Amino acid sequence: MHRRLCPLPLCWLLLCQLVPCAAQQREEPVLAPAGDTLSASAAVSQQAPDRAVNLLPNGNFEEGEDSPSHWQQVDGLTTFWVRDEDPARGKVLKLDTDVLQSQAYAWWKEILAGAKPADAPLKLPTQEPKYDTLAGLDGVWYYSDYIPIEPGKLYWLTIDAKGPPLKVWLLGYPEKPDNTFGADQGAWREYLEASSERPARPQRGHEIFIHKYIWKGRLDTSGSQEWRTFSRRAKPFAPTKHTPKVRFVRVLIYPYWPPATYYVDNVTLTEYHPADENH
Ligand SMILES: [Ca+2]
Repeated sequence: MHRRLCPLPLCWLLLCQLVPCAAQQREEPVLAPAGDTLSASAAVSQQAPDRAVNLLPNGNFEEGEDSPSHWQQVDGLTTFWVRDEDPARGKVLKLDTDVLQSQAYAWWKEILAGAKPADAPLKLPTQEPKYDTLAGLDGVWYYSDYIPIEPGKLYWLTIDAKGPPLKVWLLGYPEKPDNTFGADQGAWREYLEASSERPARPQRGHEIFIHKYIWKGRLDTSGSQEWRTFSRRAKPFAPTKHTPKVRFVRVLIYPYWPPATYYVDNVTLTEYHPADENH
């Protein structure tokens, strides 16, 4: 195992790993999710103005060849592009955190080298208490492409989810971020560096692993065995309020504990106009 973090509650340690507490980073207050019921989600759709355009391409995961367009490559072991049992929903993203970290790291190395998700190995059995799985360590990370945003504007993130609770991050960058598979995953990149046949240059790791985002906001979903729509309606995201240099954002879907299967669909990022609330 590459990195052993203490077991439950893993969340904050993992988040510190994923989102280091650099001085220039500012975290928005974490709020309880809004719209976490079917009735609330219905209200969302009824009140969303016609001019609301999804800034996130392929948020419904319908486009792509072997992986959703405009999103990270799925790997066929921890992330999957599947057809939902409801034909109306079409294709969705499936994430599995009940995978041994050692197997995932080895396969991710192959994916980075160009392997296809269809050639992924069968998942190895995992054993209780499963602290050596991605659920107990890295979590499963899945990034959108970067999206340009405009200074001073507010944004509303909405997502359909099924399965245990998961976290969705909106990360803000002053420059276009590196979309290379796993580029922002420190532990994974350290593994790659350590397993490389080439000797690592001194300090290279530190150069690589500095996270490039300067702002982050979070949306939590609550567990549900049925599809539900979640949004952080009570407080839209304001990427440039305290960090005016933010020009791009990425959505990061990030499930970890418990070891389980999670489903995501219809991720939307729209400009938020307070006046629309009155219509
Ligand atoms: Ca879909």
